[in-house]
Amino acid sequence: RPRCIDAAAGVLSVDRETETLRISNDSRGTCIAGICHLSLTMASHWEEFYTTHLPPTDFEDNRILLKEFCDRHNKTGQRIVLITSGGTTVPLEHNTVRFVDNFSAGTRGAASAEYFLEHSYAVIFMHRLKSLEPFTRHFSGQKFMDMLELLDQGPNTTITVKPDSVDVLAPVLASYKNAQEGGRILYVTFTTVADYFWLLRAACECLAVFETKAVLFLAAAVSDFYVPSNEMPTHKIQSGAGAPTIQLQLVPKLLAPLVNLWVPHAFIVSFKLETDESILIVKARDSLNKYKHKLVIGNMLQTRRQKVVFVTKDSSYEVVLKREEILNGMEIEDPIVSNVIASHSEFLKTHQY
Ligand code: PAZ
Repeated sequence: RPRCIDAAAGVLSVDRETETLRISNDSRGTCIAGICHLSLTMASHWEEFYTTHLPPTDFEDNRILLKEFCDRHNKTGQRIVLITSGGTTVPLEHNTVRFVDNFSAGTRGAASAEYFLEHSYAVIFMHRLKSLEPFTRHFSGQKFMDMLELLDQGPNTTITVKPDSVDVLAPVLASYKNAQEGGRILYVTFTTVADYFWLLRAACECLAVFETKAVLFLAAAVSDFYVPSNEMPTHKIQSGAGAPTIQLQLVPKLLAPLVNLWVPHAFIVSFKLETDESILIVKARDSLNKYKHKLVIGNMLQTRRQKVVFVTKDSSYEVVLKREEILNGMEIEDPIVSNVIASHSEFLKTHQY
């Protein structure tokens, strides 16, 4: 049965929409027992995910790296961005032979990291292992090999960059060296959706000290569905047993605890991908209304390299690349990042503690 706590002790309340428990001290009395019970029921989705899925094996190492990186940059009053990039996998077996994946190559995240570095942000680049990375993305596949020349084989072998490739390589190499030598970028990787959950929470815990100076740029394509650990077979699914029926469950939405509990002061930007244009803005606005973060960037699968829509609580506007800009090699991540930084700067003017 609910008991009432001392009126001066503060108020506990549960936000049903975001499934989070809020504690405030506006000195109105409330019933602690009833509310605690409710919060346990409601918070069970994302909290339960952590209790039923083990952290990845490299988790502690990454946590140390994240802490060191954040503490170092926080001391200098630096702005920082956490970029999530690439798709998560959903394993179908504990000893994983097969998994569900998605289309994301990590282009948006990798390109955006370069632009944030150009604007002097420190960057945590949290990406899917083997997805595109800043700088090296320009030379993936055979491109890099084709830029090199093997001059003299034998004991005096020399490798040089072909003269016509120097102009392409030099600026990218200079930016890479600058970021690397200044210790301004940290790379951490995930593969499965569970890895992503663990890493994202750890990154947020380290970022919380930046308060409003932190931007979260959540561009990863995170699976909406998964097979819970306790329902997954240990070994490879055997075809001899006939066609398997695989029951997927909904992945809990991390935006709820992220906005309300982990980094409540940060400038949080999420992305919304759709294939049906008629629902894009509606879905983006629903997300804003539900989680109360700052900005949703909507994009269509088919046109995401040329056009996105910025959706805020009370406005929406498109960022579109012109034909000549595309022909000149401009990337849409350039204006996306500039617009995000402009909004972050505006936000800092009114939310500086
Ligand atoms: O990785 P990529 O450049 O191929 O694609 C980027 C993107 C479409 C995954 C990203 O812009 C995005 O919309 N991410 C969120 C997806 C979603 O959960 O709706």
